[in-house]
Amino acid sequence: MTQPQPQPVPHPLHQPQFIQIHQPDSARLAAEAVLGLMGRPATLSPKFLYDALGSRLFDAITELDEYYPTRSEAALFVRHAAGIAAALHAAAGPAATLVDLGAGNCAKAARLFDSLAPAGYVAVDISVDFLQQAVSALQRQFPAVRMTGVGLDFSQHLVLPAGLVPGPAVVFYPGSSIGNFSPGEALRLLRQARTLAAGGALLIGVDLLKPIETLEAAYDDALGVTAAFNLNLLRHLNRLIGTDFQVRDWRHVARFDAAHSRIEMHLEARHSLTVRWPGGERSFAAGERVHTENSYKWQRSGFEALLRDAGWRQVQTFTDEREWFALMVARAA
Ligand code: AVI
Repeated sequence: MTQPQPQPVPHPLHQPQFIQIHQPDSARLAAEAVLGLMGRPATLSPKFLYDALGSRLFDAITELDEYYPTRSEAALFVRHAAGIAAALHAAAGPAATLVDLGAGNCAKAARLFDSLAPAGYVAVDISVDFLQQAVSALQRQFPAVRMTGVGLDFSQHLVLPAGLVPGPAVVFYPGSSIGNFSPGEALRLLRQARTLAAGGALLIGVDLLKPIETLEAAYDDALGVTAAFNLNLLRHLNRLIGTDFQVRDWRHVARFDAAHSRIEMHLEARHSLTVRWPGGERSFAAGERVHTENSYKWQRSGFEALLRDAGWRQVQTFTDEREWFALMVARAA
């Protein structure tokens, strides 16, 4: 008599779920933009850089010769693949949930699937619409992984609905986007990420301090793509609040501020002018600026200390010979 053979247990095949937690509220955004314009100096959140064209211009920036962060980070993922996977397994255990902050097209997280083999994947971005296609495509590639796309502006508050992350998580925050937060804001976000990780791990990309010429060229490239990215914010505001900005009246400025260790992006009025919108106006003198973005450049030891302040332990840093960029893995205490 032949013995019955054990049958392989089939994996359940999942469908992705999508949740919009934070509905981008255009009235609130408009009020925030007007408040920023009336400030002295005028200051606008970098989120206004990212309308549909702004997002495409940012993608183009990542391909520029001068913009080293994207290439540097990609090279580190290749060079340290085994070390990073081992550090994450040791910190979070196998089959954790991968939480991808600012997931966009999910391409960076997708490259981790083979080594990490996550049980679940939660892609977070400001609008769930950005995630539909990419998460659905990834789900077809990895049908056994439970996937959720979450629309949330986590720059304000990083908390996910109960049950979405059932156990330890690997919180993944690549691209040196943490550099667009002030050190105080970064500390708050890293603390919230530690709570979210629930005993798991963090994998984060951090841009490091380097020669000023290299930094300034990365944010003021020869082709003028970063200038277009910055100036496009004015077109975005024209649509959002009905301002009458003329792009040609403004020029892009990107300077390294050593006192704050950050690249600052500004838009500078080429001559004196008045900007009007329904219900308000603001005059600018020639040379007066609107501050649109900060991009902090960290010392390796400074960011490691920030992680420890935020409650992360056993920080491991993977970097290049010049220490231009770092991928850091840490364990939630
Ligand atoms: C998204 N973030 C990490 C970019 C940076 O380098 O700070 C945004 C950017 N601004 C100008 N160029 C790129």
